[in-house]
Amino acid sequence: MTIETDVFNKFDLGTDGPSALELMSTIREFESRLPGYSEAGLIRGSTHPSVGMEAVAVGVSRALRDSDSVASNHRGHAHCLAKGADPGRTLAEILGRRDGYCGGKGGSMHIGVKELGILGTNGIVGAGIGLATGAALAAQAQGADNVAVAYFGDGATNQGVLSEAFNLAAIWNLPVVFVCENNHFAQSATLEEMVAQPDLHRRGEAYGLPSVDVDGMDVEAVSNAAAEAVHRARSGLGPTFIVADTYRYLGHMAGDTEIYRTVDQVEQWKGRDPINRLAEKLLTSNVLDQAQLDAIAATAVSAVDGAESFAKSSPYPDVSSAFTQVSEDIR
Ligand SMILES: Cc1ncc(C[n+]2csc(CCOP(=O)(O)OP(=O)(O)O)c2C)c(N)n1
Ligand SMILES: [Mg+2]
Repeated sequence: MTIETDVFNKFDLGTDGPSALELMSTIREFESRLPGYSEAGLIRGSTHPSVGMEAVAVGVSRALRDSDSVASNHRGHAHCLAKGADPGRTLAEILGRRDGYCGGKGGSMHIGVKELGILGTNGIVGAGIGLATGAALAAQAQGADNVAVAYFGDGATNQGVLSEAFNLAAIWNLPVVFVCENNHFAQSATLEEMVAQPDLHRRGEAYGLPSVDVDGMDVEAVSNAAAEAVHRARSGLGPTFIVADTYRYLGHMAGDTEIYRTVDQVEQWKGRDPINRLAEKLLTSNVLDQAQLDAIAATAVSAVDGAESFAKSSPYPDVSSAFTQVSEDIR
């Protein structure tokens, strides 16, 4: 459905296209290196790359300010990077190093950046839904025009908190945007195995939320849907549910044997690749030439090279830091 609102800031290929391509390319490069770090023993515990899903975080974040909040999930590095987190400090956190955003004590699934409104990546499936709704309630109570975003997967839609949060957001008209990254799997379970009604936007409609489906492999489409939803929330018109159709190219986490899907299926989705699609559009619209596209790709590699050497050279946290940033001093 189309949401009735005033004018909102639409994606402009000429202005927004090159920066969206840069950001998606950096995130792609960043996330693609994670399995290698795991194999090299540089990452303790699991980490979940979002290669293929870049258009969602980048499209949504374009509509956000630093003062807006995002509550992320276990597959959350892209949400942080798109919101403005520094790749070096983000990677340092993932590698458990002192210069990470949480001093290296959080890791991949506990990256919080207060000054950027990043409430945290989160290992509890569905938890961010409640946190973003709470942040939206706080913004409303404070009379601030800040918006909160919850990112969660298709699997998380089956957590009970979704029902509570959708209902409260609707009846209290909260400035929250619920973004479901429907990548069609929760670990090895397909969406069709998990739910009898796979049109997930209908879940939002049942609670009275304006709900939209968007092509999550098209940054322009995500960006426009998010801009409209954020505009609604900021204007006091309440919550929106966005379901972004997307796909992860890599396994659920390092070591996933991926026996639940075919190579053909992965290749088919790669045919809709958000980076290639935007690059092609920028080229055919004469916004950028091939040399400029190549330069963007090279810049992404060197940005992540820089992040990697920063993170690897950062020391591990000192044992004495175990009792800091634990409770009251994080407020
Ligand atoms: C409450 C809870 N239950 C189960 C898990 C184990 N788990 C981790 S990720 C995951 C799948 C989540 O799927 P989805 O929400 O679709 O996100 P995706 O991994 O596809 O991005 C599960 C079941 C968990 N971390 N938390
Ligand atoms: Mg999923």
